[in-house]
Amino acid sequence: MKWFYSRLALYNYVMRRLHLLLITFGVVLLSACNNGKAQQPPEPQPTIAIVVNTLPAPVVTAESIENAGAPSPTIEAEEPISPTASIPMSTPTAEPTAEPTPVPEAPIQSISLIPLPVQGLEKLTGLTHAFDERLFVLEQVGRIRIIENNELLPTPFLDIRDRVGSADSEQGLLGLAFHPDYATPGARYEGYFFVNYTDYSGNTHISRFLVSRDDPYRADPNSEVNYLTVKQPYGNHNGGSLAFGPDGYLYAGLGDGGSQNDPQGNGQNLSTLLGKVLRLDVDSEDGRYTVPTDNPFVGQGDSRPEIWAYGLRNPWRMSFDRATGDLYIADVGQNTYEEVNFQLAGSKGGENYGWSIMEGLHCLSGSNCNKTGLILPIFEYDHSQGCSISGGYVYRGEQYPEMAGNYFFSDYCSGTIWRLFDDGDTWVGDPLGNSGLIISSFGEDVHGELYVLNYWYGEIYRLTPGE
Ligand SMILES: [Ca+2]
Repeated sequence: MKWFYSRLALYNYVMRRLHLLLITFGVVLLSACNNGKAQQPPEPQPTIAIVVNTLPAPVVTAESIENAGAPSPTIEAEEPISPTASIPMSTPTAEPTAEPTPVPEAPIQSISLIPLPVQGLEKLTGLTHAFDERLFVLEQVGRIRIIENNELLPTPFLDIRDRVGSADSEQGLLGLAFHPDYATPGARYEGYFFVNYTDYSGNTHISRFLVSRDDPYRADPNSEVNYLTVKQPYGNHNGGSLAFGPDGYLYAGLGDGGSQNDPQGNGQNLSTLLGKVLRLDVDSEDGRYTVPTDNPFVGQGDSRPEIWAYGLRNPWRMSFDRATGDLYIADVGQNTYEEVNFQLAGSKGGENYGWSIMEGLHCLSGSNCNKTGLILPIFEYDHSQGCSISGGYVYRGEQYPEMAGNYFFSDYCSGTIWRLFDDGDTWVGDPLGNSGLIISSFGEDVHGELYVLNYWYGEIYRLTPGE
């Protein structure tokens, strides 16, 4: 293994030099350290900062934003938003050892965001890969675009604007997952992928599409097979995440249907799919899903057997840790608390994440509520630090082993980026700083490298270690 680590060290050194070069021309927007406020963490502190390396900045005026309509995934935010996060920092405890572990895991203390040199993308909602080097980017209006070799290809991979409605800020093309067989020649489901979108009536569709037989850069918009339609009572809280789990099943996140405070009680109602994570078998029969027989509510009266987990308000981004199979579900809060939920790999399902009995670690109304059987979040932050969580990924890329094991996420309103880390005893979440971006989502490429999506400006940044 030694050669590997010496090569890695050389590589890291070269990358650091490159970073210095980039940072020289970058803009340090903000350090996460408080400006001498009362909640100042104890000294000494690690330096925690986000460095955003900028392309020529888009000209932003109040008028252009106003004309475009203000993006606001949570319409209920009432608290003023402070861009400066103020959770006390932890001191890193990892120490160098004589024999480096293959995947060193320690809380990272700073990151840099490096822009991809692409322009022309519109309102971004997601980014993923199809088991090759290309990046597949979701535009809310109903297009999937391809970035290859740092170039945005002019022709969309898929354009279904004719059936995707995005009049509400939380509607549109919201999820994409390539079938595990997608890139396997001759496999039964080669070339198939699934999307989650809302239609012009606001209802949710989970549909399958097929890539063109003779062109890997074009999917056939006429190949749609609808697997699931869910009626949406309100415009907001549509969820939209799609991901194939390590078990090969398709997991789909649905919000509670919208409005405020879950007026229909969907989060705790097992007879509706709203406010849930679903687990579907899309392989056993062609053109429709079946329910895995070991789903937790199979045969339980009126309970919908598709349900895997419940008690969610608007799971805006869930992801599997590609190394462990653990599931992270970021759930957007109501008026006060944003939260990250966690499910160990090997879970049997059936978790109740609490909404709308609880918001974060707190009873939603009053000081008392029955918490029996509820799974509390592993992390929460209040609305002094944001107003709408954008869940991300655990970093498992090869390029920056020092970032391994950190779950990165952000807040749409504040642009703060956090890393959340299991130190073996407890979850430690710290803000790394404020990006100054409007982060709608994160993305992961085939190698496990992570990306940050600047929703309103169509910008994509690589997430890398800071200096
Ligand atoms: Ca919860």
